[in-house]
Amino acid sequence: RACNNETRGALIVLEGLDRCGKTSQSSRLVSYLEGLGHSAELWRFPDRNTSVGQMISAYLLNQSELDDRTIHLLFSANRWEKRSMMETKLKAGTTLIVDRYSYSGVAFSSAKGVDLEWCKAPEIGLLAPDLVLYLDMPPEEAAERGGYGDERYERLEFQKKVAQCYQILRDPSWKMVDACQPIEDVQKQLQKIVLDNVLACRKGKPLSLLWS
Ligand code: NYM
Repeated sequence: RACNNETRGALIVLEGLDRCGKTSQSSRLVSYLEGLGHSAELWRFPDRNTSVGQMISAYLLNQSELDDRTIHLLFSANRWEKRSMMETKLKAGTTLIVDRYSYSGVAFSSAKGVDLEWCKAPEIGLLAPDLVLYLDMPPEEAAERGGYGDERYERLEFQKKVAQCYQILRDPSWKMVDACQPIEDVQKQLQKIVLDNVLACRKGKPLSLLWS
């Protein structure tokens, strides 16, 4: 299939435990890229605006109960419903900074005891990120820093399991950034890695698919 990737945007994902700083670092990255004249958008999963996203949101807020596999598939469906828009934006040259993606999906569900390979299966065929940035922070520190809210999963013991599942998923291409550093230092490191990646994608690095 012929496809002109010459000016495509980069698909850049931030992952990490709850409260490690992903959301504020993601929005700063978008401002940084826009400041350099790049087209960039902030995306996040779950996207709570769709009807699937509203079911997910109710579950996270403990307003509904769902079987572990059912909620897993809803998180995945929430990525599938955005897939074609994602591809369109990337091919039009917009870089997407994505706050959580399939790795959160697999890490959080497998932390509950759902089989890891089963968790990966519905993600197969989604767009693979060009870059995964892992904001590394011990669960104890994340718990202290932000103070957990009332959402499901925001408990230290569970976050420790999620951290272990991320370890299993992690591959050598992930960029690990020490998220315990001051916010400005974390941002500087992220900016450099992200800019290099955006430029590589502009030069024609092809898009690929999960799970590769
Ligand atoms: N989460 C997020 C999952 O369990 N599976 C997924 O696929 C995704 C994308 O939802 N604790 C969990 C991780 C978070 C929670 O995310 C909500 P956020 O970034 O707090 O809105």
